[in-house]
Amino acid sequence: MTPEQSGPITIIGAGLAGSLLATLLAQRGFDVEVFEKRGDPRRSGYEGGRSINLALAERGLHALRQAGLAAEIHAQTVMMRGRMVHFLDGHTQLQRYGKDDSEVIWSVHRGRLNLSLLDAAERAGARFHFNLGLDGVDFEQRRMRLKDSRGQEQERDFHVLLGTDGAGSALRHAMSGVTELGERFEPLGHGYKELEIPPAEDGDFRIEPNALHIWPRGGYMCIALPNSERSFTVTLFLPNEANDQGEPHFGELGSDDAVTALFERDFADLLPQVPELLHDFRHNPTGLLATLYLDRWHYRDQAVLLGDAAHAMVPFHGQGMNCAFEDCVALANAIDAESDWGAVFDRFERERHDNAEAIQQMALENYIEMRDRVDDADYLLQRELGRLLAERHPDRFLPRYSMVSFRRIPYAVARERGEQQRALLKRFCDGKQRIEDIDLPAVDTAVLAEISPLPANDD
Ligand code: FAD
Ligand code: E0Q
Repeated sequence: MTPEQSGPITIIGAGLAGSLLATLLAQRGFDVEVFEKRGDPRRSGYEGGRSINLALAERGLHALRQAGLAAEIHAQTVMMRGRMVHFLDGHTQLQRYGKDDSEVIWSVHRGRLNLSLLDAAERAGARFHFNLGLDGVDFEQRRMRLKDSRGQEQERDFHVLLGTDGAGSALRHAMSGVTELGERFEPLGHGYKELEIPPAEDGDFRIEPNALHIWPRGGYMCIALPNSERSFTVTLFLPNEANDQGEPHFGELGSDDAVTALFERDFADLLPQVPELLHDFRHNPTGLLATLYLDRWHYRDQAVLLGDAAHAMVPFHGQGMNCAFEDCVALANAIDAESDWGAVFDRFERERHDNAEAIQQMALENYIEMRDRVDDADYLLQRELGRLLAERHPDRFLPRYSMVSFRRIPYAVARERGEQQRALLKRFCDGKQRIEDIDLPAVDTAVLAEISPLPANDD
């Protein structure tokens, strides 16, 4: 579509996806206006001054490259080579994510990333309205109702609405009033709390900087990602309520003593690194986790949802933002390829819907893998064999984690190939203790017979 064919574009939400999408479309010469419920973070600061960070992987980086922003963002990141697993007895083990330092992920500051994207979008010509949230839509009249931070309402015309207003999307709510989206919301039953490991006295990182730290404890866990200011953001993931495994849960952490006791028992090596544990615990909100599935993401040629608004997922693969960024590129490409909005939305949804469902499912699976299996002998043997097969058959066998994090193979293909590989690994590892006990020539034959060559490149 040309800017003349498209008409003006209204984006709802200036978070990670909205600000990148505004950049991509403004760079193409479209007339882009963005409405954001919260204040301009360049004036008001973000997240109450807290540092929240995210893992950026190849899919997200690729999208930033498309916007010409990869170098600028990359300069703000900290490399994470693998997961550093902290066992209950205090010993640690680095499990590399990739084959070498060309296969790593990056910890990026959410607030600063958002600022860079807002600046880029404005440079490209997008216009922003902060403190103005969508409150309702009249699709017949192509009018929308907005509410400012003092509760004052106003109405405006729109031509087309692109919804990047996150998991609680107001645009989704408005669309569901005029069409059946087939919405299903599945709470995980676990929540999260963010805590901080500040820099050491001498200003250095207190623990290994180039890793994603993880304290897996069966039904729950802590993780920590490094910040470029040499602190770490720790996230405790825990069931919300009591379960039959008798595991700790947020409901029983009402007193300081209960919080301290949990950390003394389960996270003893982490406790001394979080000096403001009790303060952080009381002051930071408990976040909720859920998966949101929709059968449809668009309404006629008038509105479409992207990112968390369309497919919020649990965070355990570190792919929510990466997937949202991939959505933005896919929508921009669909706009390039089609000549009306109805066709753009159809193409976009056809390309992305099943892939979003695939990463939602893999993210759920990764929680169980993370908290429960990274210290399990069967798992480690299968992982070792998987990595060996990836070396022996680089054109066919690629760990699922690598397909998701280091490649841009569609998520649904990564899931499908991951299933085939997992079945093969299980078959050859069952009953075995050591890699030396496995009949490698037989495994090689099976790989050649059962696993098709990987797509040569991702484009
Ligand atoms: P958001 O970032 O939520 O942005 C939505 C924007 O819309 C906000 O600015 C909001 O203020 C605005 N808005 C809301 N309502 C309205 C309205 N009515 N009108 C106008 N504006 C509105 N992803 C990764 O890739 N890697 C990770 O390591 C990772 N870790 C995570 C850890 C946790 C604990 C959680 C919860 C998520 C994590 N994610 C991660 C997922 C990631 O945060 C989301 O997928 C990503 O933020 C989605 O971007 P978005 O733009 O769709 O939504
Ligand atoms: C990553 C990077 C919140 C979060 C973000 C992540 C990851 C995890 C566990 C979590 C998955 C992994 N992971 O280590 O397998 O790779 O982003 Cl909990």
